[in-house]
Amino acid sequence: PAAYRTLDTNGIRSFLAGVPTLAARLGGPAARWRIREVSDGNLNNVFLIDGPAGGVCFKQSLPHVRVDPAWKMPLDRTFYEAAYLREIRPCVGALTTDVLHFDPDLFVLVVESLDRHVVLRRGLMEGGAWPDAARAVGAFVAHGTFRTSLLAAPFEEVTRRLDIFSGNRTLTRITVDLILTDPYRDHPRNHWISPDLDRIAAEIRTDPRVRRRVGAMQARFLTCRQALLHGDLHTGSVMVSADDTRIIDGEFACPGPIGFDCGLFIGNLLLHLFACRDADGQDRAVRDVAQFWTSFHDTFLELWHTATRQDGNGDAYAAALFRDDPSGLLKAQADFMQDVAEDTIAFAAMEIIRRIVGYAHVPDFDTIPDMAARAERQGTALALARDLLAAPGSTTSIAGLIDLARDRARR
Ligand code: SR1
Ligand code: MG
Repeated sequence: PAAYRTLDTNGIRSFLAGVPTLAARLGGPAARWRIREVSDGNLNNVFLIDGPAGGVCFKQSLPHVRVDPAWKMPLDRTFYEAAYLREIRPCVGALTTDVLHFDPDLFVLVVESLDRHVVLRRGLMEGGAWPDAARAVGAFVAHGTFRTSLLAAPFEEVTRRLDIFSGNRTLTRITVDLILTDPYRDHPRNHWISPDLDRIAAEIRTDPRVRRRVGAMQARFLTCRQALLHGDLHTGSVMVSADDTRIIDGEFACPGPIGFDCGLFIGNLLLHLFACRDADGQDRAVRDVAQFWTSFHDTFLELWHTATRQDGNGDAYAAALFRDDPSGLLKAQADFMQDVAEDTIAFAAMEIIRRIVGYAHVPDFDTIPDMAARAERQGTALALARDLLAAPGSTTSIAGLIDLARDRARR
């Protein structure tokens, strides 16, 4: 768009001063506002602005990937993030942030500032305990996906919403390439830290059982429009303080299978588990996986029971079918949750793989100074992920996944 330009700190100050609601939120003269760049993710510029009366977080799309200016990219991602927040905020309340302003010419999104929070991934790497975070993320996924699914609303409302987010093709292409495809082919974007990982990376690329399962999960991601997903729910998309958890960065929002969001979050907790060498850290990571899943599973079913009791107006598993058949509903729910669990396990495995041998790695393993030891831990995580994809029938519950991961991480 002709009006687009990337704003520097002076540009940000003038921009905020020109939006009366934001200027009032910051307070005082604009010259007194403190502007700090806190860009951390791969894609966008992010700044925190503090004024005498309060703070805001300013996010702007760039015409390229932030960490790779040669990788050109359309600007529409902040549009989808703003749209996602507006859809999801009524479903999840204070588990995410409010949109304070969106500018469609500059692709600027302004949200609440979370300056007393830290990024969960960093908090975990520093050895902190965030006892409520996994439960809160589970509740976020349950509320956000249930309420945007056909279990909770008529198909006209659900498809209207999902159709908007089907337009998020730029970032969905990144997910299709970086998570679902690249690690399973030779591609220049792939890289890993040591030749010690060459063999397991090649095994993952060439195992026909892995290829079949990955193909099936590609189809599942692209065709199963179960709910509106966050789409990039890793531990860097969660901000925590001592008593508050917020889920941020919904720019990858898209329709998809609920197990994709669950799998990405669990995959990142498992990456952290394999990066931890102390027993306490490992115990906390295992506990977080269990708490996340219990919270998601129980909250989702509670929402479903409540909707059915109130003659909910969802068009799938319609309340009318089960009014006189409560045990039939329980069986249908168990089957539904089993499918979500199996998707979760497969997508968690694929997240582990792409974060070690794909384009965008996670810093969790940087806490292991010795490179040979670091590669050895990554190889153990990759072997677990490979086995989960190659023999999907051998681990079909999250409890089974936890036992397997705990055993492999302790070896
Ligand atoms: C080019 S974007 C790479 C990754 O960063 C984002 O946070 C997503 O996880 C994406 O896959
Ligand atoms: Mg992000």
